[in-house]
Amino acid sequence: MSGVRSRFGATREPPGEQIDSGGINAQTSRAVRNHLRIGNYFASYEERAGNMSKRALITGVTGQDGAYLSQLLLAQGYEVYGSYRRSSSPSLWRLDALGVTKQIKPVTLDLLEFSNILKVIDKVRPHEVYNLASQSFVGVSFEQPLYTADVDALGVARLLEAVRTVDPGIRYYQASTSEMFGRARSSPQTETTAFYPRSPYGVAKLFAHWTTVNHRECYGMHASSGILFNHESPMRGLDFVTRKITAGLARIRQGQQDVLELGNLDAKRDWGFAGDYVHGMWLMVQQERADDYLLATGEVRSVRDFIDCAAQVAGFTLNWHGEGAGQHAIDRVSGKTVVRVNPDFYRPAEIDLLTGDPSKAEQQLGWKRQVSFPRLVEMMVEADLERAQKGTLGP
Ligand code: NDP
Ligand code: GDR
Repeated sequence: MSGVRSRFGATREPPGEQIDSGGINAQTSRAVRNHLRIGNYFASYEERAGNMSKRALITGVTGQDGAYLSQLLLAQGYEVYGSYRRSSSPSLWRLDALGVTKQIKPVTLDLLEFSNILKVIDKVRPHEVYNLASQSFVGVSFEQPLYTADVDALGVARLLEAVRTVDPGIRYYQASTSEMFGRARSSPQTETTAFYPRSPYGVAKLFAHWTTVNHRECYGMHASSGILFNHESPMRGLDFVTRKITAGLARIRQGQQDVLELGNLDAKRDWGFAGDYVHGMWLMVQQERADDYLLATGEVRSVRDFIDCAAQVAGFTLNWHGEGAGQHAIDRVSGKTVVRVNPDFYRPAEIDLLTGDPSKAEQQLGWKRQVSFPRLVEMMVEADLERAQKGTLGP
């Protein structure tokens, strides 16, 4: 049964004792927030009062982007409803870390359940819906292709149909992905590059993208699809390669882990900062006409480049040895192996290189990313070093 409750508080663990997949507790969150001044990222928006009467619903509010988008919309004066999946203890560490938990109005919503979605949309009557909810881990989608399709493809059709049924005038944002380009035919990718997804996740997201476009073109809905390239932050989940690297190096520094094992180190991605990307989402929804926009940095780096940059911030000097599955990195000071390849982390189908050209978003939305790659890596490593020092990073 869906329901709007006054605050998340009823289901939260006591402050300082909640340890979850993010591996930090509320006390650490405050320290990290102060340290990185994450709480101030959208401070310049606080003066804008034009959105005071707007109501937004964010699905997947407990995820990385949901937390940053909540912070942005609250700073703009929105009334923010955040949807999360019913569970005995929802994962609130990101919302706590960004200091927004108590300002968000929680609603329970699962993309697998149409009647639940319909009731939530009818009850909240949002002006804007940001659909960020998904099974977002590409690696898992190879193991759970049907579940991934149900949530990431059909779930979006359910949500769009619920919006259309309740009020087709509601503005809609769909979290689409560079994974739709997959084995891309040209580089850098643009909004018109042909799609060739290489994972069940990419295939499901492509269905969702075209369903969004179709609802715009068939039913006249204000539905935009943001084709976003990888964006990271200290709030990133621990399974994704960037956070796995920064958390792993921080644990090794603290003697809590021996070695960091990874899959394909040669994969190249276009990594930006999540805070910049949620700003782009909001800009898309504010346009007079809905459309599709790509957000990226246009810079390419390999997983190995990311490791080198992160290792430097963490105080290691790595020397690389070997080829392919035999690649490993030894710290020059300690003489210990810090990173090695474990083929168990290879994927059945890999995407070698993705990089995007964000010109359309820059010209039409005025979007510009603010955080550079070195600063992003520094932010993430510093946050994880602090968590590891306090013993709150988890195993
Ligand atoms: P996260 O994995 O951090 O967050 C996903 C959110 O979806 C979580 O809140 C999760 O809830 C929720 N969710 C999962 N399954 C369901 C379901 N069945 N019903 C309702 N909610 C569900 O992802 P990000 O914040 O990184 O990404 C946000 C969106 O953007 C996702 O759709 C992702 O696919 C897409 N995207 C992300 C990119 C990136 O680089 N971060 C790039 C391009 C697209 P719970 O806490 O219960 O698990
Ligand atoms: P991605 O991100 O698949 O691009 O999806 P992820 O960080 O999982 O992988 C990036 C690249 O790193 C390689 N890799 C590893 N990846 C993980 N997770 N773990 C490892 O040990 C490892 N070793 C090497 C991967 O093979 C891959 O090439 C993310 C998600 O946020 C999606 O939801 C989003 O749509 C896309 O970014 C854009």
